[in-house]
Amino acid sequence: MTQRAILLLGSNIGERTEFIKLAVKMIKQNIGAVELLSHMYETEPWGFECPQWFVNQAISVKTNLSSEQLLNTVHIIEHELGRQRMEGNRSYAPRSIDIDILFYGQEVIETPFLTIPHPEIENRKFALLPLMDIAPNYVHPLSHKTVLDMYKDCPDNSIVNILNTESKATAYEV
Ligand code: PH2
Ligand code: MG
Ligand code: MG
Repeated sequence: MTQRAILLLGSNIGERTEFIKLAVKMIKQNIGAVELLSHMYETEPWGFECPQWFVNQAISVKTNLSSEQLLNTVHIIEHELGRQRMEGNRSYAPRSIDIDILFYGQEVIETPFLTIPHPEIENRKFALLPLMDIAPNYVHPLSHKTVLDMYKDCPDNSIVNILNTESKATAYEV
């Protein structure tokens, strides 16, 4: 069955926008058709101290992969793009690419390896602002709030700046 997954890409090492673009290319090849891309944003590190700011972008992708297959594929792409995970290190670290699954259709998934929707969405402006570009009316399956409502209610005041305006984001109704 085809699902619409909404992913958040992030990079704060090296050629950040190039890592994001490469990730999108690999997502098209290995996950499914990319429908919409948000603008890219330059965002202050959230939840940890770090001199390198992130570039973040949200995308929606139509996929035939199950949520588990999607997670495995995301990990393979992260690994191919040079992401190194510190074994047993639970705190945040700089990374060449991070691909987080924000939503998988309207599914609610809770396993030891995967929580969908992503549990931190409503606390993070670096996720909500890109989401506002592509899915402002998307309804969170647990809180039933729209992305717009979550954005309005978000207490986070970390800095999120639009990086380029040449890539025009287009919104769809859900
Ligand atoms: N990702 C994190 C932790 N903090 N901050 C920003 N600005 N952007 C991110 O993608 C990000 C973060 C954990 O994955
Ligand atoms: Mg993340
Ligand atoms: Mg991640």
